[in-house]
Amino acid sequence: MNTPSAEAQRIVVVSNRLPFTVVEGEEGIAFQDSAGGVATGLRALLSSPSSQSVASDYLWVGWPGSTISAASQELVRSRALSEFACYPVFLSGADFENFYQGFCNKTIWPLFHYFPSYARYDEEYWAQYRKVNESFSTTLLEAIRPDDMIWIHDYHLMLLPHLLRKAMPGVRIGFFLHIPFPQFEIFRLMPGMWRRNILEGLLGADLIGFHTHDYVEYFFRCVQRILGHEHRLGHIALGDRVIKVGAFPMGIDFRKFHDAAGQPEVQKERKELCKSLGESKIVLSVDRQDYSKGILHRLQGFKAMLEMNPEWRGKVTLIMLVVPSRIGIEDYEGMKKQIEELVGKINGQFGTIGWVPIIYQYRSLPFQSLVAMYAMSDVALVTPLRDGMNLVAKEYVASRVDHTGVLVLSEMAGAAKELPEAIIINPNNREEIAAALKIALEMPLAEQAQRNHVMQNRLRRYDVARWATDFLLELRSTSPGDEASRVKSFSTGARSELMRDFRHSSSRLLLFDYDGTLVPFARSPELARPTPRLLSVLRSLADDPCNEMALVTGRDRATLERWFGALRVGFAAEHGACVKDWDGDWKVLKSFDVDWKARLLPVLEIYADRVPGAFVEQKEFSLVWHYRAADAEQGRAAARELTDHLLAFTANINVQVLRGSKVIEIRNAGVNKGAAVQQWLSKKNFDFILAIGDDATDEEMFAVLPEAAYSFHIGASLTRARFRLSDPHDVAQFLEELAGVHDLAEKSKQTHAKAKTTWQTQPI
Ligand code: ADQ
Repeated sequence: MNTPSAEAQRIVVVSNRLPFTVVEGEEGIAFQDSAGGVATGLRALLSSPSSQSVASDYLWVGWPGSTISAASQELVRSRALSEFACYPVFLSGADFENFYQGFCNKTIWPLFHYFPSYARYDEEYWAQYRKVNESFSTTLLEAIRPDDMIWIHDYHLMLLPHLLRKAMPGVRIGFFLHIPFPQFEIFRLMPGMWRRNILEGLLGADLIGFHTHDYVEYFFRCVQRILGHEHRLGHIALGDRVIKVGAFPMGIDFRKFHDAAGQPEVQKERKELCKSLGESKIVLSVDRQDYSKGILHRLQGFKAMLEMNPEWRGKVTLIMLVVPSRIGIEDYEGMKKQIEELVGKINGQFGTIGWVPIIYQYRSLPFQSLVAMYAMSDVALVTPLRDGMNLVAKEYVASRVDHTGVLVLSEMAGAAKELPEAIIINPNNREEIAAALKIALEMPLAEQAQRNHVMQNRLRRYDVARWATDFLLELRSTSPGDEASRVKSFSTGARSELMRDFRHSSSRLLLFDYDGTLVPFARSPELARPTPRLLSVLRSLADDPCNEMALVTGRDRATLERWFGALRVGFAAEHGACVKDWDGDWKVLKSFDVDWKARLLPVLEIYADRVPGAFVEQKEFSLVWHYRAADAEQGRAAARELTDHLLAFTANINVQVLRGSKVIEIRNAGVNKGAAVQQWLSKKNFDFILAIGDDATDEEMFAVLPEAAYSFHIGASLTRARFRLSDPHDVAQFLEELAGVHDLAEKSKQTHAKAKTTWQTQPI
């Protein structure tokens, strides 16, 4: 790892534990390597050459694994920094008790792994979790620079992104969760304030990553149900920020395992192990001792296999390696006893003088011995009841240099999504495990090789460095830093510049979307009528002969005529299917075939009948399915299904299906606001152009405007507009200000006219 230099851009990795444990003894301070899924993966990343393409320097911030006396803290800090590029967060033993043993491992861990009956909801745990997250934030603020990319890891630090965001609004923050994110019904079991704070905490990040798409989905659902924020194409808009959420399945250091398995020392160790076990086939299981890993289920499955297949007795041995973990937590202690009893029972029932069915070891193995175990085993039996990813499954496949070996893998592990060539089982069913074991033990070598090749190729491509690089590149590209630097909120400076340009111009084009821009959305389109206040400000702007104004909207022509017919304003109706100058006639821009409407209408109606509150709006050139008044959850699910349905139906016709704000709109391809706006742009050389809109169809309008035009997007989602306003209320105030300026400008113009001077115009 490089030592950070002052000017290079750095990645700051933040995790509960640093990759070493500091031991304070009589002879002074010692640093000892510490292992574990997260630490192993991150260490591999930091030393990989490909990660250099993302950042030139690193700093790792976390707890050094023990309580360090106040007198030694300075020394530990300076050695950690100079020798390991690490910055320690010092916590007391008491801090760690309620935080780590408490909230992390007795609340979050069981709940997120679908063991709600093990979860404790203790206010002291929660208070300590908050306090430790705050300590991390305080320490981080000492160590980081504003241009650092911060990458926070795992469930211990879910409040940290928000805490950091408050203190440093512009810094880029990524968060990755290594364990599953549970479904709403599980997540909601946490007290209301806790679950809200955890989601808000995570949403402080710019990018949130999970191992699988399922976890992403569950997270979106929780955010939607608990905080009420919808996502759009994987993005959540929050105030003036956009948060991206995605799946980044974590890989392993493939080459490290693959190359090690071929090394002579490992092969030697493998041969010795094989010799001591004789002819017996080996089934291997390796995990931390944890109730989520399904160790007891695995033993039951193995027992069932011996019961159902007597021919395999004496010919197969299960080697079960269990790493001590979370010692001191009762649920873990109790499980250890159960495992030992069941191993004893099976060995007692089936064992013979010459054959022990299960060899059980309760300890961690050095890397070389672990790889030798992987290399010598005919079958790997990986049966978690729930697992974020499970790296052991991947390590086993990678270590099979001769491409033999069969992986039996639980469908509850994230890894099952990436390794479908394994024999996939449900660990809750002992007969299924038994049947899978028999198939695995009897699988022909050719089939083993075929499956292993496919999996190895995948694991080689998507290794741990690729995982980290993908995440960091995404973080770099989606950080609000990029958006914010380009799309500005409408600051006082920009506002006065616009007002000055407005005053100094004599030929202006004002383009406004209607729903969500000039008026807030209402439960049904008919209810979103213009208020007298809006009509008055529009009239005031429209009456200025220097202004040409048009409403560029999805509304149909009849509604526009009815509501705005009396104003000096032009229209682009139905997203630009037809246009009208304020003093002209309606023109249909292209001749459209709308036969498809009759065919699609019944489909939309079926969905409207199924979802209370949803309804279909028929327009001349389009059909719209509205679900704003429906139950949010039900509406969203139906909209997703309907979109799929419509996309299949319309694959061969010239029609577009658009997802808007709580609407699905179907219109002829080729209709767009950009083409409609060209009608005005080509009329004359405007010296001031203003366009305001809120949804994806308005982006088409922004795209055709000259660079100097003032374009405004309403809300926080991604846009090509130059500026943002928050909502229609903001727009109303802004337009009133413009109209006020207009009044003043009028007066001043008259004065100037009297003095026979003309307005200076600024060419665009
Ligand atoms: P873990 O729950 O720790 O990780 P896992 O992904 O299997 O689970 O990683 C365990 C690591 O420890 C592996 O690298 C393995 O080699 C090592 N290990 C296990 N037993 C060992 C033994 N007896 N001796 C030596 N080493 C041993 C958490 C989540 C997972 C997620 C990872 C990474 O719970 O779901 O896959 O983080 O995101």
